[in-house]
Amino acid sequence: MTTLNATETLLHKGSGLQVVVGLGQSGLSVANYLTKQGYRVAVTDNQSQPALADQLPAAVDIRQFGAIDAELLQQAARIIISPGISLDTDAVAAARRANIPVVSDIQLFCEACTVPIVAITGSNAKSTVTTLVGQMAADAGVNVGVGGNIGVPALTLLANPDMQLAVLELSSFQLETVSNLGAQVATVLNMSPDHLDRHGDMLGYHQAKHRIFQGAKSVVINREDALTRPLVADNLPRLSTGIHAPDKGHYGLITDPERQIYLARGTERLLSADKLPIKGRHNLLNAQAALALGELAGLPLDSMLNTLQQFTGLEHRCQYVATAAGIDYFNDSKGTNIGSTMAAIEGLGAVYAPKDGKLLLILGGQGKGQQFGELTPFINQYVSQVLFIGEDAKQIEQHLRAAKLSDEVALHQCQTLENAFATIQQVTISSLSQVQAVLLSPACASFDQFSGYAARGEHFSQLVSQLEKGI
Ligand code: UMA
Ligand code: ADP
Repeated sequence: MTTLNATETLLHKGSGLQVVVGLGQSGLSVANYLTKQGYRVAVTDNQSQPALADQLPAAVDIRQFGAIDAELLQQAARIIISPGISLDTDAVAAARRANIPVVSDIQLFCEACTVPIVAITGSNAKSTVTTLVGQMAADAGVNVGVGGNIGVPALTLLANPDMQLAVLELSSFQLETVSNLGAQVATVLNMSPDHLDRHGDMLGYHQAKHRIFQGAKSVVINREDALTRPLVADNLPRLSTGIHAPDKGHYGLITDPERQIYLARGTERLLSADKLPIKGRHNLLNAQAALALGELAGLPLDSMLNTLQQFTGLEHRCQYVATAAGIDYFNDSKGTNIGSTMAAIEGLGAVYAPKDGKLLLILGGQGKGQQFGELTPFINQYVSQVLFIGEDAKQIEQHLRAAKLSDEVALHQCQTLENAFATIQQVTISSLSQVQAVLLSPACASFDQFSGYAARGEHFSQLVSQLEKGI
């Protein structure tokens, strides 16, 4: 057998310089992957000392930090851009004008991956459904890799030579530079405004998300949300999910005369909703999506139903924290856009409203250009107090006021979570507040005040535990 030496390998790869833009988790995974493939790799990042620089392989000999190096990009045969960096960044836009291809780590992954891919996107529920499908596959004895936007760079999954199935959570940022993904099964779980500051408008966001369907062998569609429907051939295998009784072979919900709700496939009742540890109507849709994706990936139904009965959900997603002074506290810090916050208000509101209870909602952070007035009908129905935090707090209040907010809803500008907790103590002393549950579901990014949604959620939980201890 002939083996290539390093120089020949470079020639073999066309010796084109591969420029990695952004040295976060995905940039590092790309640099590792491409150097192992024998490519010449350069890396550039805005930060003068990116935290991951000392983890770069020695073979990466061009490292331009402190600004994204426009000249370096002009020398690239291909640019691999990190998802957090906009295609409109000056240096990247100039390279695109010079017809230099710009792709994401996901493009490299799908070109190299030889096993079926389950590809999952949506404005909300991506991590929940991705984790659930991954768990269903593992419980069915499949050697599965779970990665992508969920925090495990997709390329790192290729290190497992025995992988039989890849389950990928994909963001609009990752998808906007992916062509012909070729998933075994692909889905857009739901669509509501998010990341509009990056995509410009809903159309741009929708177009990025729907790239997930390119080359898909089958699809899962949410009947409740027309924006999830792909433009694909009519004869492509498809399953749908929804809140009503399903057609033959599809997924939905059947409610019996005693008002018991069942997950159903066609007329078959699969599982009573109260057997699921994850609660709320949105989670019944998430369970159906996981079943439909699993079915089209070839997983056995009985095993998937067992997994559903064990799955307790992920942290920071409508997570019950504690009860202090008779009030229940919920951490939905992962509610980072208005769609997720609507689902959280409705999901918990339906639990407390029948008891004449109302929610106290903590909202705010970085607003990402969203129209917060869309939350008003949900707030009017289920919320008695709104506490605003974060840099876009005032603007969010203006949006709610401009959208027919009920006079019965009290608004408080608090700036920080600490101040919000001081206000909670004042407000809830009065029984007139009707507050039975406090919900942190900010509908915003957290980066103005925290390192991420997890840090925000943990801080909230700490403040709840101080309240419990009377500190
Ligand atoms: N950088 C620049 N210039 C810029 C912006 C960033 O040089 O204009 C540099 C930063 O200095 C930093 C690097 O780029 O060194 C960070 O790159 P990145 O923001 O793309 O982050 P990664 O660490 O590579 O993580 C990315 C995803 N991040 C984003 O999309 C913002 C992670 O999703 C993902 O888990 C990871 O790849 C592995 O696939 C996180 C996320 O917030 C969880 N996603 C958004 C969301 O869920 O809403 C889309
Ligand atoms: P993502 O990875 O897309 O951000 P997660 O699974 O982390 O999704 O959930 C984020 C938030 O979305 C949760 O905190 C919850 O409030 C909300 N959510 C969960 N399921 C749904 C759904 N089916 N529709 C709308 N919102 C949802």
